[in-house]
Amino acid sequence: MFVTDTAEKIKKMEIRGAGRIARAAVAALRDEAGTIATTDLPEFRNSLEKAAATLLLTRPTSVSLPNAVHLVMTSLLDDLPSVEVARERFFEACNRFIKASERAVERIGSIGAHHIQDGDMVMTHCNSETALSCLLQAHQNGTSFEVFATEVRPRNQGLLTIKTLNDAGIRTNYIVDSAARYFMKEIDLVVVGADAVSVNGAVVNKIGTSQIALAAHESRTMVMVAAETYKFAPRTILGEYIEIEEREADEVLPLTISRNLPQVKVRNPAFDVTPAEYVDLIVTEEGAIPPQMAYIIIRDYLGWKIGEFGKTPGRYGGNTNE
Ligand code: RI2
Repeated sequence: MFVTDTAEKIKKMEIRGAGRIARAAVAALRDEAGTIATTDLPEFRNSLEKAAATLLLTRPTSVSLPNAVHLVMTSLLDDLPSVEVARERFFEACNRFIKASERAVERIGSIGAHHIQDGDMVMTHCNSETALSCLLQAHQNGTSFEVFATEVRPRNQGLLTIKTLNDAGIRTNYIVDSAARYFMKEIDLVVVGADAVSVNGAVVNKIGTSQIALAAHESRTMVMVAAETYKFAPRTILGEYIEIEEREADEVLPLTISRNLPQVKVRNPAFDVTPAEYVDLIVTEEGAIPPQMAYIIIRDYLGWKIGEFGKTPGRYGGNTNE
């Protein structure tokens, strides 16, 4: 029940943002584990695997989701003496992940804040708690800067962003997505979050991010991505692609209009891919890295090495090549 409920909320984007999605999924799995009435360990593990599979289907692009599930599922070792011990270990692993995720957002904020300087004009896109953590901490450090925040069609997550910035007392300009290049000449730094980072340093984030990064590249504006280590996609080591979620057409155009336009097909990809060469820095909780160092994060902090993939085909991770 916990899992179906959370999966539904993630799908409808009542719970959204890659980090929040991961924490909500892990919390739902933990609560679900509390309700599984069996004394048989394989059955217990099986029920959790099934629950995890439901969660993994909700937002295919958010690699934080399979990575978080993978991290907590590995606590269910084969040699545990009983379901009760397994449940206890699982609870601990879930709570550990949730705390670590919250700490990561804070840590990224304090590292990222050092890259924002007095007088900077900073552009952000969508509503990333991790990118916002950098802005909020820079503001708390006394750095004086101004923000350009985009609207983020079709779901208007920009509204959430400008509310947070406004409440913190940060001067903010609110612009339509298509005005990003127009204002880029005034911008010193672009700060965005990520839904996934590929082994080659390509960043998957809210649709429109790659256009902004391209405009930034053209005007020699620095692009900083704020991403926890669990957003790096292990299976991209194999050259697989990260699936880009395409959402319902009526998010873009109401059915009342589109049904009268039989020749028109509305397309609604939720994310796009920014190549590594348009990204200057990825700030993780373990430190800031150039995008080309993404493999080190996957190897050292997620524990995935070349050769290990055959063991869990297709279950955890995503992919992209750009
Ligand atoms: P944090 C969001 O996706 C945006 O693309 C945002 O940049 C990204 O998740 C990361 O967010 P959506 O859920 O984890 O709005 O940094 O589709 O909060």
